[in-house]
Amino acid sequence: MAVHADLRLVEHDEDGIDLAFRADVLRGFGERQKAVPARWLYDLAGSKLFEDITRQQEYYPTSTETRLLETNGAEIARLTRSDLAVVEFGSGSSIKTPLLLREVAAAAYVPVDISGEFLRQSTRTLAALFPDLAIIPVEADFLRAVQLPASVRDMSFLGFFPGSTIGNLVPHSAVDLLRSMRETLGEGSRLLIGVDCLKDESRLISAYDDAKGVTAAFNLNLLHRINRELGGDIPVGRFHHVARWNADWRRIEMHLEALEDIGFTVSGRSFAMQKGETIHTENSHKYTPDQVQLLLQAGGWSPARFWSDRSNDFLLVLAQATEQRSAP
Ligand code: AVJ
Repeated sequence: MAVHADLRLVEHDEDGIDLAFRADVLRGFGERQKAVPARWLYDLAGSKLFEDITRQQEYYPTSTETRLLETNGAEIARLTRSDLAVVEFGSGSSIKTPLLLREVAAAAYVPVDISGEFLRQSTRTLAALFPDLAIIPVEADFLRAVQLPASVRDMSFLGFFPGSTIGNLVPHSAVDLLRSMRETLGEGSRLLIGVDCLKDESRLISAYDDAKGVTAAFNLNLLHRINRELGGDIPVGRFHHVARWNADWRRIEMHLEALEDIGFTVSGRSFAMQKGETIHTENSHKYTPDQVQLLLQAGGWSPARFWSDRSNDFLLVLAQATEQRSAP
């Protein structure tokens, strides 16, 4: 087994407070429509709750994408190269990653994730499954270009971005991210990306508001995390989870809605909310295949192959880094 400790540390103040988390929460709570960037949903507890969401019957994306990988794995392997380093952005999917690593016979695996704790756990699990694989975890925010570890620099790269995580970002930022990935992975690299497709509103709503309330717990965990890590006293029981369809942006939005007028403090700052007011916590954009093609092209990637399920619920795309050229 080859697990390297190449983790970049997150900045903390003397009290161990994550400064970026605090800045984002205080800024977001000061806006007219309160909002917190979705990445803060994924601490260890949040990442575990998300894994639980993927096992809910209403949440079709994970099972659909897993089937697409199983069915088309051999073809994906034929279309990629040997001596391959798989670089997974926002790793953490315990089922999909082994599937891909096995199919493409990867020489190295570089999971990039913001949650160091979760990264270490999934690294241990994978190391047990693949004793000969070099696993080099990188704790980083992959919205910016990431410096890949020196030990893999001579390999061919296959970026892996499953789960429709791209849908978390507004199109403008999604394109920025694709460009960062293009910069991280470089010339000659490929990207395998999963994108959730536009579909019937009622199916989308139930996928983001499951009967068992797992998605609700996932969303509310953000408030518990703020209370715990940022010294907050938010009355979590006076909020409830809402999943809304935004037709203009073609996205599901998760909000936390105040059930009555409330006041609370976070890191010594006071905030008030009126009954019915919400905190916007996540977007999940849904795309048509045409829109996916344009997003990828705008981000510096040329789609080579599209795979979809029978009902076109989910799309898996293999793209190549677009060659830099000066001609029109
Ligand atoms: C991991 C961001 C792709 O948007 O479907 C699932 C997160 N949030 N249920 C998604 C999520 C609520 C998920 N992504």
